[in-house]
Amino acid sequence: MTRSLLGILAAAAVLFAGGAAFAEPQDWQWGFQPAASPIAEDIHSFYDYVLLPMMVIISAFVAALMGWIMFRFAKRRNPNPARTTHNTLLEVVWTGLPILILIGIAVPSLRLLYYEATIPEAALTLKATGQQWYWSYEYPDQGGISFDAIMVDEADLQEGQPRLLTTDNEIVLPVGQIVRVQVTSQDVIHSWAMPVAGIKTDAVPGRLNELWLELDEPGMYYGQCSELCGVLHGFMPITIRAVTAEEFDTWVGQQQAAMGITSTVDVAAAAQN
Ligand SMILES: [Cu+2]
Repeated sequence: MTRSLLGILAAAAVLFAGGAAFAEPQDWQWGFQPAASPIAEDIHSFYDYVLLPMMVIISAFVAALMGWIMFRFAKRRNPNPARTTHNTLLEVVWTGLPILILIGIAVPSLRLLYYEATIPEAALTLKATGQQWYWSYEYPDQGGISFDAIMVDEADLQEGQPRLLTTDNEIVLPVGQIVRVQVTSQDVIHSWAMPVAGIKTDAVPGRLNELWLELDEPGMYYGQCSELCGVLHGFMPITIRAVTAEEFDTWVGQQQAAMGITSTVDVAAAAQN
């Protein structure tokens, strides 16, 4: 029995090791996309080190106990069952231990929940508005830069652009800076989700939901509307291009020149202060 328990644990260990660190989608990948923001890093740690080992160890322990009971106390081996009831030590243990396990899950879980919900001092704000069926974005701190981001049709994709995830206008954000994301909707309930940043919130008409993210590395990041919102629900992706603060300021300058607005915040300068 001990040997089979060890076998289950060894198999679980192999699966966990296989689940770590994927740079790009791979055949047979089953782990998360790599974390690109502090919240996602914490979600992954919580998932890896608290929930899965607990589930595997508890499931293996209960399965082993049931197996042992079925074997040892089968009618053939145990024709005259004992009629013992009430064992104080056993009852204290099987009440107390699950409570301790639940506390062990609840404490880091609530810590993570508050970490996600408390928006730190942000360098800039991005406002996302859900529309049937695309997203509109505003940069209120950058003089109100605004644009719609509409999915690029498969026939119009450039080399390297992923299907169903590429938009004509990209959200551009500076790396290493905290961005407050405000999410609302113009018509029905949508959901703004960015898995690599570990964030997702409903876009509700008449309500402003807030999230935050801080992208670690420059690159392209993709998300999708994650609330069934109508016939083109699957075709309103979210595309972020993360760049350095200097590149971000350059982009802001270009956008403002194109829209005829004047800047109010210099993100690169703010980062150095
Ligand atoms: Cu939607």
